[in-house]
Amino acid sequence: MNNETAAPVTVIGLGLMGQALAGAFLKAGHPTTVWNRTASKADQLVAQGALLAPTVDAALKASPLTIVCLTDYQAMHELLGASEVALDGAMLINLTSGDSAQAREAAQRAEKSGARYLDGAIMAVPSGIGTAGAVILHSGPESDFEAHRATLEALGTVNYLGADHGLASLYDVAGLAMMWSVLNAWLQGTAMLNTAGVDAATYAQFARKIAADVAEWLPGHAEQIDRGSFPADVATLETHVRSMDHLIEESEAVGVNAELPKLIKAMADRSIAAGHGGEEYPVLIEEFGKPREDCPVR
Ligand code: FVH
Repeated sequence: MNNETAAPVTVIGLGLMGQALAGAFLKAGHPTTVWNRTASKADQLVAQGALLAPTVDAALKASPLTIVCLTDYQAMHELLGASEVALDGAMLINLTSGDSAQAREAAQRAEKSGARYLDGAIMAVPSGIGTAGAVILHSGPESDFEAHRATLEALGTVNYLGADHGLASLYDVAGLAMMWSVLNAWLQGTAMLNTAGVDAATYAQFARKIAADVAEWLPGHAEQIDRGSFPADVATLETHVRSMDHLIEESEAVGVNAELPKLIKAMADRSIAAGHGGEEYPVLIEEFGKPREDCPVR
């Protein structure tokens, strides 16, 4: 893409991620304006052709689209809420991490100030930005997303999730739940096998196959959840719980932490107590849908 067709874009926040975002826009030929609280972080980008705006207000006015990527939403509100900043007419896409309530509140505040607002979440690390592997989620008005899709595609693979501004953050934290659960499950197994002299690299090869196999079950389990019906045609929840006992007993016998196995079994036991012992594993969605005050692990 050359400069004539590439739309100008502004990036506010030049931390590790912000610098990667601005660098990707420059590489894709977008005239890029940047601003950062610590101006020296713009030096390399200016050397690559970025324009350093003297103020946040000037940065917003320099382009039809402004990407915000700061530590948190509080930082964004401090910055954009300053009296000398006029948001009227700005198009903001906020790629700062946060939760869905923060995203919806930020959208209300932006729109009250006359700006248009899309929320977003980056499912990548800085080094991945600008490659197809960098998935970036967006939620808010579809017309705004489509109007700037071409510019956003300089960052990676962009996905539009829906009009609810909270969706990108919800998907982001749900994705983090998957990430940490898979990593913690692998660490549990690694700790157990370490006691038998099996190193992490050896078990990782086995664990990768298990993770891939379980991932294949998700569409069928999702169908049961969406239908609200969990006929057991693979294994009943009671069968799973008997093996959960084995996992707890084994963890304790080899002397490793059994908190995670006990939490897994505690939820399954509650579902069985509610009468779901003869149903397929995804019936547990009902337990995940209930907030619990008496969390077994503080
Ligand atoms: N880094 C990553 O791999 C992850 C990938 C997934 C998405 N996250 C989120 O991206 C946001 C920024 O992350 P970051 O890694 O760039 O964070 P830092 O390097 O710490 O840079 C923070 C920038 O925010 C500026 N800043 C902080 N507070 C204020 C404030 N009150 N006023 C103005 N700017 C502020 C900070 O400025 P400075 O310290 O350089 O002056 C940086 O530009 C984040 O939500 C991740 O969760 C990244």
